[in-house]
Amino acid sequence: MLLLIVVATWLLGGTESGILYPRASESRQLVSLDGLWSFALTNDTNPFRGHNEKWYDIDFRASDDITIQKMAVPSSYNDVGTSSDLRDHVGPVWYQRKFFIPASWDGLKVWIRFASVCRGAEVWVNGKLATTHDIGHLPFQADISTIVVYGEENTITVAVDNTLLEATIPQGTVTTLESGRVKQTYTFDFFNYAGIDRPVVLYTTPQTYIDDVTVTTDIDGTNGLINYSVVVEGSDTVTARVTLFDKTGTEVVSDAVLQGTLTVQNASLWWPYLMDPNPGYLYTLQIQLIDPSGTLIDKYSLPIGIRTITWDSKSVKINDKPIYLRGFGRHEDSDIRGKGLDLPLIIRDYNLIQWIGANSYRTSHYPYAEEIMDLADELGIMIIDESPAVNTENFTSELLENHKKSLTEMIQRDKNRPAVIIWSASNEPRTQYQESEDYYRQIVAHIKSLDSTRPVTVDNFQQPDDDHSGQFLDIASCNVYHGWYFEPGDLDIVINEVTKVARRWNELHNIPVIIAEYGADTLEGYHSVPNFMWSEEFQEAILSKYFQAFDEMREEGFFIGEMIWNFTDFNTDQTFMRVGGNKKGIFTRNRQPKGGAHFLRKRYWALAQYLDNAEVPDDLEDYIFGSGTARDEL
Ligand code: GCB
Repeated sequence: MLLLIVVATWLLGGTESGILYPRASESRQLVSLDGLWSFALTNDTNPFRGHNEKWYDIDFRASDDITIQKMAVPSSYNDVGTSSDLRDHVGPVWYQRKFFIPASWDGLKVWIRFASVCRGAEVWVNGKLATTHDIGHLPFQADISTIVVYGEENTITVAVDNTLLEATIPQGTVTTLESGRVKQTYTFDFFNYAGIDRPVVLYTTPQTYIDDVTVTTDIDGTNGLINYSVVVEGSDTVTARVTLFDKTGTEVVSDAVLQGTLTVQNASLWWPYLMDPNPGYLYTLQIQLIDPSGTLIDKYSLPIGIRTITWDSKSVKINDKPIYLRGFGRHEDSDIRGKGLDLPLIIRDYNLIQWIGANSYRTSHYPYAEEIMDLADELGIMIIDESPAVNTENFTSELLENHKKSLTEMIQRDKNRPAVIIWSASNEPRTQYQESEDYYRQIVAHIKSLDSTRPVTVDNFQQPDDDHSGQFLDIASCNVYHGWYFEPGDLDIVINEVTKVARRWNELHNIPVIIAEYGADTLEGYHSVPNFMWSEEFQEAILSKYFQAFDEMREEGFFIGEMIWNFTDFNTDQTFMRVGGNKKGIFTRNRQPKGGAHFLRKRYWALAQYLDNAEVPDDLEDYIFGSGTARDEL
């Protein structure tokens, strides 16, 4: 039986230090380590071979004993090969590459930063353990200044372990089959992609450096208020110059303290997409550290948006205006790459999000890449940011600690993002069990202790009266599959059942409600009249029932958003439930629309027009206004 222990030394990695996105500046250099790395599998029946033979001390290219292949970074490793040994491997895999450190970096701090390794990672530089990390989808870094050699080639070796156990985030179970093969199972409904799936960089800072920046914003009349605080490591005699620039690069206001408030006259506010003609307005907050002689020591710039979030028992408001979420649950998922960051793909995804008139999505079921989040900030797409704790069950104290750690790291990474408007602590935890009550009391208190400026939700599928987490939440998010998993094919029950569940969440806890998942598997190109489950016609028919339920509840005033499951088809583990993955996408895995996408597009734009006065694209005008007003279409 495997017991893969990644020693949780937490040499760095989020709990106390900052994890700023790496950016080059006059004082910081940045080198990408993305590319083709050497890669080696251990055998499933001898998963610790690499550790036992100290592969971190061996040059893979020079070894006759280690079978190596090439592996792309960033990418999941599972789907790039041709054998199930690679796709279904359980346990550590090994990555290695060389990198050069210029002699001129001697005397600086040299950092290695991984934007995400799924899941456990051990990193050695020149044979010395540099850091470990145990949660996927979140960045970690280490100061490697004392273990690199300057003016020479260095070697980095990374062991990546995808094993999911009882107290890992997320959870899973491993069993050893009679054949000796180790098998991983898990209850969540997406493929457990693994590998170095986001960028790896080396960067430098001076010995005295900006370790962290925290920004919150407020509005006073037409003025924007930016409360900031800067954490400096390495010296307590430096002073700061903090300058705010607008979009054109013009200086707006500045100050000379590490912690303070900047007042922006006639501020341009950050607005969500389609709520304002100029959504996603970002300023740049530039921080310079100056030593007592007036010399620039370190410089870091952060994009920030000025906006407020407020909430009560019926609504969530941005800049005092109620929002209505029109969005998706999503996945980081595509063929060959798995969860590997792919820039053309993320641009395509945002183009589709804008085309369909959505204004939001949930990062189901884990935090998404920083590049994806950057675009949400810039385009004004509102995000429910979800921790990687999916299908949380067996509420042990060890799990609680790991879950809290994942939240700490997620909030540390995303706290300054204007697009993040809600924290989601888990997807579909087993909150029907009594022991989940104290667990979620502590989880929500933990989130609030780190950030009290955003509301907190848990994405639930329990019946509201069976759940033990709702009393701690600011917003109820629920997943409903009436007409699909419940009473399959029966569309007549949908409106009644969906409104019953959502109203009960609101009644029980006096909080606003979002339907965070609903939908139907749909096989592209399968048509049937009358409609039949899995056909494109059925997808449209079931959506129209849900839309009617949503409109009824929206009128009642407590219902604040609808997020269809899912943006695209995505891969899952092998099961008799799925043919080539989950097909509830409104778009195919290849990012082309199914019939339902055109249908949803009319609704989302009609809502945008009706609720936010957005201007509808020309090619939709006939549909939305042809038979009357936009209101008639809702
Ligand atoms: C859910 C889960 C999601 C699944 C979806 C489905 O409730 O949150 O991860 O993919 O249902 O399609 O079954």
